[in-house]
Formats: sequence, C-alpha cells, structure tokens
Amino acid sequence: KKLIVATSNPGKLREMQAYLTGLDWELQLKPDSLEIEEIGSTFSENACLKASQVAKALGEWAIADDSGLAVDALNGAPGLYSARYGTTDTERIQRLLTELADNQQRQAQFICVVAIARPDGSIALQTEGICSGEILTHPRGTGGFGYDPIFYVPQQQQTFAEMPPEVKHQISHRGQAFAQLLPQLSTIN
Ligand code: ITT
Repeated sequence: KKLIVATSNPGKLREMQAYLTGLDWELQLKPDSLEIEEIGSTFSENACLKASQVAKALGEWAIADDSGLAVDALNGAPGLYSARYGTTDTERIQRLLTELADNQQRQAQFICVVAIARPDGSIALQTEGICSGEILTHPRGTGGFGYDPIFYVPQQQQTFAEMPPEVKHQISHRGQAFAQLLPQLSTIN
C-alpha cells in the first residue's frame, strides 16, 4: 500500500520516514504544489485536516503530523502557531527567547498529533505524544530542527539538538505518537 507523507517540513519528514521505513507501506512525499491551510483550532484538527485533504486530493492513504511547543510562562504560546512564529528556525528561536527574557519559569511541552487518512479523506487513526522539558536561555547543539537547540530534557541532560537522533526519536513527542501509532498500522483498512 502507498502512503503519502503530508508535510512540507524537511526536519519532520526525516523523522517521520525514520519511524515508517521497513513497513509494508510504500512512502511517497506530498507534491509541493499541494498546500493545505491550517485553519483548525487544535493540533488534532490540523493533523486530521492535513491528512484528510491530501488523501482526498490524491486518492491515496496519507499521514500528517501537527506539532508545536507550548511554553507555560507564555500561556501555551507559540503552541499551535509554532511554525508561524517566524520564517526561519533561527528567527523562531530568537522570538521565543525574547518573549521569555529572564523569566525563571522555563517549563514547556512539545506536543505532536499524527493522523492517517483513507483515500476518501476519512480518518483511520490518530495518536498523540507529549514531551516535557525546559527552555534554555541559549541554543545548544546542532542536530534536529526547529526549536530543538533550546529544548532541554532534564532526564538526558541534553537538548533535543544535542542528542543522537535515535535518542530524540525514542523520547520525543513525535516518538511517543508513533509508538502508539505503529502497532495499529496493520489493523487499519
Ligand atoms: P507541515 O504542516 O507541512 O507538516 P510545519 O512546519 O508547518 O510543516 P506544523 O504546522 O506542525 O508543521 O508546525 C510545527 C512547528 O513546531 C515546526 O515548524 C517546528 O518549528 C516546531 N516543531 C515541531 N516538532 C518539533 C521538533 O521535534 N523539534 C523542534 N521543533 C519542532
């Protein structure tokens, strides 16, 4: 069976591919020309919207990920708007650090919802993962993507960007969403 990976984010794509390779699904990237407007008001709505629209447009199974970083001291911002916080990763990180300034409350959660849609656009499967950490005052590490250099995980004593990819993949919000999703993949139709 063919599965369209409905993302335009190269970092996300790399991680989604890592979770999905070696299964009976033939992965195919969504064409750039097919862009979905994220008008939902939750991660779940946006993940389903992206999977559903891409599936319907191409008449194939599709998988989408909607994710973001919710910072406690910013009342959950950037959250759903994590991608729209700037045009580059550097800009997004800088904006977040500026808004947090010297606030001592640095707790944050990465959230990820993954959804799979059938060729008719109906949702077959949806899972969620959350990973808690702290926002550093300065970026550290070169791995990963997005906000990874400022997201510190106390248990590992490393940022997502400092961890070997397999460690991030194991503990991240996306890793937890996929850990729930993968065992159910063979049951959907
Ligand atoms: P698609 O919708 O095309 O998949 P996007 O980048 O617009 O790509 P989202 O709307 O889900 O995706 O936005 C998620 C943003 O949250 C993303 O741009 C990153 O900045 C951030 N993000 C999500 N997962 C992350 C991770 O594992 N590490 C660092 N940042 C992450």
